[in-house]
Amino acid sequence: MRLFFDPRQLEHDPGQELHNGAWTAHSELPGRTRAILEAIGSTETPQDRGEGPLLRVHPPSYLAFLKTAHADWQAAGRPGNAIGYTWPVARRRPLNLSRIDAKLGQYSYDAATPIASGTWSAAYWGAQTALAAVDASLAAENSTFALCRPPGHHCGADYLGGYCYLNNAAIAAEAAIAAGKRRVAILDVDYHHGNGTQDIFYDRGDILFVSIHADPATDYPFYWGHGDETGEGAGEGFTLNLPLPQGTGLSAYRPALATALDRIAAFGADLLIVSYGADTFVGDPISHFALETADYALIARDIASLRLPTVVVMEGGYAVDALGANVAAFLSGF
Ligand code: Q9C
Ligand code: ZN
Repeated sequence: MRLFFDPRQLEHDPGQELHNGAWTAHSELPGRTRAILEAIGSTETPQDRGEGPLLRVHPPSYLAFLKTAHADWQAAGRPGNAIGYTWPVARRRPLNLSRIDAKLGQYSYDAATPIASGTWSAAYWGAQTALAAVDASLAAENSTFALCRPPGHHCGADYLGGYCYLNNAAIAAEAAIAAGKRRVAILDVDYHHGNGTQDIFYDRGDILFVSIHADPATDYPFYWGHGDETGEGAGEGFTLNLPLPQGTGLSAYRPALATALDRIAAFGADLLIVSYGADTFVGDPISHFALETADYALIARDIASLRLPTVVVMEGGYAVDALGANVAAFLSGF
């Protein structure tokens, strides 16, 4: 299995997040990636495929915002990292906003996702990592791992959130379509619903989105990931959400996985992209499922039984001491 990673992804260090009314140490640390690297051994550095593949998902205005947000924040005399304080819930529309605070609200949906000095570079190279993995999977018709950081699945076409800035899985899916693949399936097995990925492909019939996650009735991101969200227009029936209660362990997880895999098999995908989060681990500090390290090998083997070329894209997972072993166990299934 070829493994891809770019060291520039370590330059992102969000520091703090606003959570439950207080500044707390940010969970999405560079040390997560170092722990994974230690467990999986050497990786390949992606080539630079430029901004073109990112622009298949994200509009130029959003990329322009991301690139300069931290510098704009500093130019406004602000301390720390860029974060919003007001959000356009009603009738959000394209506006040529100049104030950094206005732009932060326009292009984000939470206060958990600060923009630091290294954020753009890290996110850019994380996306390049996903693109290198797709190309390798398509060329050899086998499975690859994109060690993306920061994660991507909460980020929509033109908004950041949930520790995510560029949607690596969506960028990978669009690259596969651009390379001539007709149908791409995305299976999201992070603890949290992949609301950004769902939103990007909600009206698409050629990109199936299937997600197993904590019930949004109790867990972030609350507003999306409910079972009655099934897609719209040409995408009606091409979104499948399988929410599970807090406390879920392997015995309840596996039947949901079987349902997800049946849907993917019926879809007839040419390529599978797995948004993999290890925050379903029993010891995860911000999540509430009960999967064990060894369970990840079984889950991955179930997924691999689809016999599809598969790109595993790294999403969440915050139990840093167990993260390397959890990722290695998952990859062993391929
Ligand atoms: N107490 C990913 O796993 N805050 N993002 C949750 C829980 C946001 C997680 C707070 C969690 C985002 C990629
Ligand atoms: Zn997550």
